[in-house]
Amino acid sequence: MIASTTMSKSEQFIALEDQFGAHNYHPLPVVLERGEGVFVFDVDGKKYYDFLSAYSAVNQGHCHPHIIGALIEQSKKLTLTSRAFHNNRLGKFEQFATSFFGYDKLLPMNTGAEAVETSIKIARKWGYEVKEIEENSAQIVVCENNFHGRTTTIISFSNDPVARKNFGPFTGGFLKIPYDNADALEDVLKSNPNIAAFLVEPIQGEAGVYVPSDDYLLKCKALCEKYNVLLMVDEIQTGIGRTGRLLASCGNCSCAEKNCSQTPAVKADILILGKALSGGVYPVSAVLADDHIMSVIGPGNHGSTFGGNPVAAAVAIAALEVVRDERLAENADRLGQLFRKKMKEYIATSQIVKLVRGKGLLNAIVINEDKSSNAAWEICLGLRDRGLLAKPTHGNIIRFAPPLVMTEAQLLDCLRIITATLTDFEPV
Ligand code: IF1
Repeated sequence: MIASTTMSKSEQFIALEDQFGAHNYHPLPVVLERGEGVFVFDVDGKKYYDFLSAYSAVNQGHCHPHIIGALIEQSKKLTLTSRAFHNNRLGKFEQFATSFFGYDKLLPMNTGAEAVETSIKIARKWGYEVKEIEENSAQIVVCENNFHGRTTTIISFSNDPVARKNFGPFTGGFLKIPYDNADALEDVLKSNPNIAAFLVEPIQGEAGVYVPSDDYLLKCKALCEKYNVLLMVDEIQTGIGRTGRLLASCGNCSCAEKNCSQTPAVKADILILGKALSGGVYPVSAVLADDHIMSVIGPGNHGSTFGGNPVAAAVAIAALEVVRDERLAENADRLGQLFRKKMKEYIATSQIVKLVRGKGLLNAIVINEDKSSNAAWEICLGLRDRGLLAKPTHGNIIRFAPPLVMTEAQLLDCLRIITATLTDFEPV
């Protein structure tokens, strides 16, 4: 700690990060030390509703006992073997998760970006070895305003200047089209024989929770089949119950009626998972595909030191069991509808909130200020003071994404906090 008689505990922790840490984030000024379910607690013991869920990694709630139990139990036995040897957890995880999501094979990684990079490599290799695309000519179609991570290849196809500036030279082989525009996808597919895959988010989270037309993914799937192109769906933020379905690409299939291992309404050729795959307890990501695609990967083609380690495997099984057994997707669906209904009632008389949008418990409000205004930031500071943590994205948009274990009573309490705070910013 930086010894100080004038700084508060929080200020001292913040000063440490400022002095010794890279400044690659601009966090809200709050220092957290404990999490439990939908709540987090700062170093002074103040309690907050967590309305960010670590960007949808903590869908199961902070420190869920079932997941923590799996972490502790496995950590005492065997944490890492590398894939040079087998271990008694990986195969069980692969069997559980492939059955859970309806695929033949799973390739385990750690972070979301690693899983996206893995899917790009699989798609390219499939393009050359199955679709017989001319060597080193494979193209992958992506959407404008995408977010798929922060590696050099991934930012190569980003259009966020802050994420890209001075990180070149960039990786080639990517074509950008407008989001939620199936005609634009068909235009690029029908005119280019070298396209291996189309990489898309079912909802563009970082861009500001943009929900596409209901039939967008269905149309994309049909076009990818028509032109022999792999559909790669990045469910790192939208998956694992967040949008009211096990996967956002599950469409209108409701987990309430069916076992959650039902094939999604739109089955991606390559499914990309991360974040809540571990309940926010441990970095676990995965790429799932059927045999005719995953078979292009052989020994030595890809890997990682920690990918598929026993702790990740044990934690991920526990995390998925919680989603299934506590019916988190159904809860997110029900509470998400309540959240948007109540917010729309507020917006009807608001002069500062333009709209609310989202699916399940991945929602956002748009403040009718320009992106350079700091109104959204000030509102988040006000929310913090009233005991709720959220953070703006892209200036005037505030994302609201609580853990999926929230109760209706807690959500109503949060809506009270949100509307009371917004009211403070309404012109008198
Ligand atoms: C940050 C937000 C950003 C993701 C999707 C892949 C990844 C992410 C759809 C990469 C990660 C995180 C990263 C974090 C903030 C958060 C985020 F959209 F969720 F808000 F950045 F856009 N695909 N999203 O959302 O996964 O490598 O991080 O495990 O980088 O600031 P990762």
